[in-house]
Amino acid sequence: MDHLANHPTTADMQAADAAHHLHPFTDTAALNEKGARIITSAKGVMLRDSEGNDILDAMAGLWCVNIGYGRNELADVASRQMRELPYYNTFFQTSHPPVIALAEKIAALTPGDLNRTFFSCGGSDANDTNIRLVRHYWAALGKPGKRHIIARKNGYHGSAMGSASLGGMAAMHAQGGLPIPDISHIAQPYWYGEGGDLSPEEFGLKAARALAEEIERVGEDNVAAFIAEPVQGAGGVIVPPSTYWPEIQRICDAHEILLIADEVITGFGRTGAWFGAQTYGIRPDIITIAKGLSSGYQPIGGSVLSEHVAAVFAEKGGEFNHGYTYSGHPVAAAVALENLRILEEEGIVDTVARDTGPYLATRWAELGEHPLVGEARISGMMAALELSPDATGRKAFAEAGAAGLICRDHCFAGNLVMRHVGDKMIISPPLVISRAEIDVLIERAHKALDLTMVDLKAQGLMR
Ligand code: PXG
Repeated sequence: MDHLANHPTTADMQAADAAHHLHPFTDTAALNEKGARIITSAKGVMLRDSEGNDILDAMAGLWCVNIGYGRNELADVASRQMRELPYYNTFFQTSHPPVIALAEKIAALTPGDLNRTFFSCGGSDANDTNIRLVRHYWAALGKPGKRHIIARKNGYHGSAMGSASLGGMAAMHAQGGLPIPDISHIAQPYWYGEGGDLSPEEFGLKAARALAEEIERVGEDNVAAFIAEPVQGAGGVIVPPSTYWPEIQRICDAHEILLIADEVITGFGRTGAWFGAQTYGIRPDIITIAKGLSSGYQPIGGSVLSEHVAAVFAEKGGEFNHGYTYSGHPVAAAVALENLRILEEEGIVDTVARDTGPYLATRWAELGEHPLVGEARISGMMAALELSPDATGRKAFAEAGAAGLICRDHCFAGNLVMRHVGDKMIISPPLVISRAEIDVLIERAHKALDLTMVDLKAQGLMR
């Protein structure tokens, strides 16, 4: 119980949190009514809270702790780097060993000729960088009119003004005057919710062709780029139909626009390959990275440019008037490098592809048979369940989101972190989760589904 002795009581911490901490994506009044759950330590896939409960973290934090918690190698590297060079910038013609080694390693791991990285502190600022970067790219090529960026409804690209504008989250646009100009959103490839009578393959083509229509509407001379997540994460693990990405790639190839794959979630093994671009056969000009780059042990992200984009910056771009104090932070870079070493040397991505990914897929499909579940879908180690009052007809609940919230609370009470997006239940566990831990995850999720169904029937929300 040592870990408890080191902290004030849970109630005291909750009171101080309620008094002084403004939480992200949180209804403050609702939180303060019950108090935050306080996580004090973690190991592998398990979290420990201030009351001593052990909770299976099926979200890997926020889709980021790919190598799992408690890897002391990363702490040792951070400590060494802090003693040697805790900070120096990468502006004004300087560099340092960790950022050089990390940039080189990213070039080696990413597909195609994605070989040059601009560093940020996370995904939001990397996507803001991307907006300025693609516009500067076209301006440097003598086409300053190409400024417009096409994105997707229900996409998520971050919370800064630019990246939240790229995102297609209506609730975010409703606050703070978004989106900024010269960004538009096309439909998402969400067959379960929006596919109507079309087959998934027909619908995938239709959703992709919306990009061609939007390029036509805006005018190719005005369009800089299209941005999308290989699999939408925060939108509810929307795995696109097999026809979608080939058609998107064909449309991008046929037009003079850049393709940005936002790999913040799908990068570094999440879909069972190093990058979602490999799983879905995408050839992006730029990718956004963060999260799994450091497994969340340090805040770091970046924009990785293919050779032909980087060449414009190297040859014609002049000074790129953009940068963050912590671009390529030495401690974050050293920790990321150590994380990539562990991912690679321990064959973690391979294990997901060959063993634990397929095992999770089999067990997840069993949850798909639950009477409360309309669809179970998965890509590597990210997966969703669609809760439905009638599991055979892709029907939605009359009051959207209520069932998801009830289920989320049952998961939490049962020591399982599973997130809800409306009535979709989603997971994204650490990539190191074992078969035995997957069994525990499935068992706890199954129990939460059973309890949710009892509640829904009692409340008349389900027959
Ligand atoms: N792109 C994608 C695809 C993301 O998922 C970002 C960019 C922004 O990254 P930063 O590091 O600035 O947060 C993300 C982040 C959720 C949730 O509840 C998802 C994210 C962040 C917070 C919550 O699903 N994704």
